[in-house]
Amino acid sequence: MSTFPPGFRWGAATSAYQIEGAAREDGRGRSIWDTFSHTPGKVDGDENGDVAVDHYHRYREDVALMAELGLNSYRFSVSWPRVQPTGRGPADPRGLDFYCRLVDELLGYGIKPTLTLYHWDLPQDLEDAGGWPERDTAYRFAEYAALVGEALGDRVEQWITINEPWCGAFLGYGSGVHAPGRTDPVAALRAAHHFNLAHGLATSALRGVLPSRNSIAVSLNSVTVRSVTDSPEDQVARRRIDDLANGIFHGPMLHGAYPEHLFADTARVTDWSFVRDQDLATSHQRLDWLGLNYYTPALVSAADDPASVSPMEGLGTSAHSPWPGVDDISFHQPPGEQTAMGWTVDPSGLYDLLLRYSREVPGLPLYVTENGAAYDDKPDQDGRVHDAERIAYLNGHLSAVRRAIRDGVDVRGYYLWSLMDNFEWAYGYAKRFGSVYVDFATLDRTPKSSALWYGRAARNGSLPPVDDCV
Ligand code: GCO
Repeated sequence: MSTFPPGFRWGAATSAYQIEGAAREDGRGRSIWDTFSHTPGKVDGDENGDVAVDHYHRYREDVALMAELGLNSYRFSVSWPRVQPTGRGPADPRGLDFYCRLVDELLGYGIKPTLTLYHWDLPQDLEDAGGWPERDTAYRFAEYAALVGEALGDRVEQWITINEPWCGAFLGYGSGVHAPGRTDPVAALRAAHHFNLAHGLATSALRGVLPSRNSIAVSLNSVTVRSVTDSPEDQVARRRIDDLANGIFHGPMLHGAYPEHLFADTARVTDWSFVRDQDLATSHQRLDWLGLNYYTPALVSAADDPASVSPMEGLGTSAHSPWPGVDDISFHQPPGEQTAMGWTVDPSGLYDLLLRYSREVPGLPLYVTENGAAYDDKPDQDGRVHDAERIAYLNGHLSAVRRAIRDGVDVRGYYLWSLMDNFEWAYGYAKRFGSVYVDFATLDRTPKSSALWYGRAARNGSLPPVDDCV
């Protein structure tokens, strides 16, 4: 008997810079990730996405693999500098054409495409003009959104404006571990605001060009923030990090307001005078669903010592905190097993998140648009990759999704991060998140046991025993 609702989307997710390669082909412009990864010392091993896993040339093989596994949806992102090499002006038809071919290939197998417009690869020319801390970037993004909407709106139903603006703003402009590598807390908060504005402007631009059956959403890296104790001080620390991790985006996009205490909490950094009168109304557009990306919870406490390095997603190491105005909160490693990223495995954090947003925005369908884990996968003598730990991770988190559905939450789909091993940002190729193993020397693809297990789940609509494919 099927234990997930009929029509549930069983997908996998990727992003353009992490998989495409072909960095200089067909007129593609440079993005901030090209510049950053080619700056010595920014990425482990000084690696870059010039070739990545060459998906640009191997997309047919990759789509065939998804079909063979049994996935019914695929979430990918469009590279802005392929469509608009300088971030302005008319679309380069060669860039759009790649995505048209990809989408046609998916549809040919009955795989539903879910398209993300922005997964961190800002055209370098726009960064040179000030990047996300500049208001104009939000307007450029809306123009780009309309160009892609016009080209693909007839074939792609599900649209996501921006992926994880927290990382774009706070890792890109605060701690500097992501492109463009700036370390300026004011720039980070300005960027956050302009992401909110860009999301709103792009959503209304898309509404103008997409057929009405299409749906629009955003994917936020929503963090379940917990405190070490229930003391009033720890509760305040929890609330402050929750505001900076979640409320700073969910607030404007879902409710048209910043969290009540955010401006006071960050008053030492900025007076927020860059927020204009209509901005919050613009950011607050009707959405058709909400995408939540979840990997691990955060655990905080009030502390007199400066904020320690957080084990949170993608943080990397930097002398600069990604949290603007926070120097009196400590981050702790939550108890439990850890993945190869050092992130604690805790499916209850995903359950809590789904419950939270089902209450906060009643009636809005939810999708888990990313969830997964890195492990040190290695092929055995026969060339097979038995990733039992990843199966356990997926089983735990999909069980949390199923429990949330049973408890009344309207979860419509789940996208495993990631379809295949790829360029893991500042970690280069050192961290493997894929359910498909990629030999980075030959670029050969081999489904790991987890891909077979997940494919079986997708085909049956229920979770197989964890030892089924090992
Ligand atoms: C994310 C990103 C992915 C990362 C993944 C693992 O949205 O954080 O979408 O690009 O690779 O999260 O760090």
